Amino acid sequence: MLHVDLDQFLAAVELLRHPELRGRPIVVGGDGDPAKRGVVSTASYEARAFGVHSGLPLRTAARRCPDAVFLPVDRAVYEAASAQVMAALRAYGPVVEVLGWDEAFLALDGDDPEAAAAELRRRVREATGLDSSVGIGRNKLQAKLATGFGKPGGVFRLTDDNWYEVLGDRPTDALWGIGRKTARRLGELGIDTVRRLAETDPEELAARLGPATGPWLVRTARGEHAEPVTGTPYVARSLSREVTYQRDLDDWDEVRREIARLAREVAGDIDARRVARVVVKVRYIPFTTRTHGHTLGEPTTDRTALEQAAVAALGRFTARRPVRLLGVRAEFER
Ligand code: TTP
Ligand code: MG
Repeated sequence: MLHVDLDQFLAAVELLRHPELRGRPIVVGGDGDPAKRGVVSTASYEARAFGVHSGLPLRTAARRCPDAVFLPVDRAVYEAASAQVMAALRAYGPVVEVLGWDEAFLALDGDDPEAAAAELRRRVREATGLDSSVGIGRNKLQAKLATGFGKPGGVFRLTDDNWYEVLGDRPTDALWGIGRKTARRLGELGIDTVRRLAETDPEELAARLGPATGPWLVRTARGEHAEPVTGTPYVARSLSREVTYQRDLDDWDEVRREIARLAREVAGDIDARRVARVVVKVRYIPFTTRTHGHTLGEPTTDRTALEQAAVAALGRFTARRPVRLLGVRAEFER
């Protein structure tokens, strides 16, 4: 299995049309004005050297890297680049699974995956001018994690032979699919490394974290992953809208109206797909982000039901502090 991921994707696309900026720190985010509120979507590697990364407020990015060039997000251009990349991958491999707009899995036959990876990188570069990194693994989990060790511009193979050597001592959220929240819960059980998680009895973890989740976590820590690469077209699992407000929202009636409005917008975007759960994101001043969800009694496409679910999720926020960002995400039924 191969996993391909573009290097500094948005920044790289911007460099194609602004070649004079090559070598300079570049930050893509918001409307490109670091004096306004907004967050970094992508920092070029030059900017990352100053501690600028995705999700950082633009203002903080400007403080850490005063010489950076700030550019606005231009989604249509990135989507066009993404489509070109995926077309180049499909021309090479029979089964391509698009995982996001700058990454995909390929299942290949053959006994020289490094040569295949190098060829893929070459083709993506030839078709689009963009650099990528490639991970190789026995399964999608290994390949996806391997890519990070190949960055930038390289190839890395992660197998059963080097799995623990590379990942054993790392925190559990180094694993694909394990986020900060789960890592914290595992930490409370004394499980703080990949190796510790791999050595945990799946039954014991099932009792603590649930019959599906517990054993899945242990399998993941052991580098096991059974899902095949599927060539079915990419279908987003969720759809969201969020807004960074240029002034603080401190009236929570207004917050509720904004959440209802965002929920109606999301409902207008879902294209007849049924939604199972609605999640609300709130970023308080100065920059604390919290999410709460509401699961619908029955999956639905109904606009009013989605709006009510979003307001119900908002009801789970106890702190009525001033807000700088709101988001609503609809998660589709599986
Ligand atoms: P990544 O592949 O995570 O990042 P990257 O391509 O910029 O850098 P790397 O070389 O480390 O792969 O994400 C791909 C794109 O998704 C990224 O260019 C911008 C977008 N993105 C966001 O908009 N917000 C985020 O928080 C993240 C992580 C990514
Ligand atoms: Mg990338």
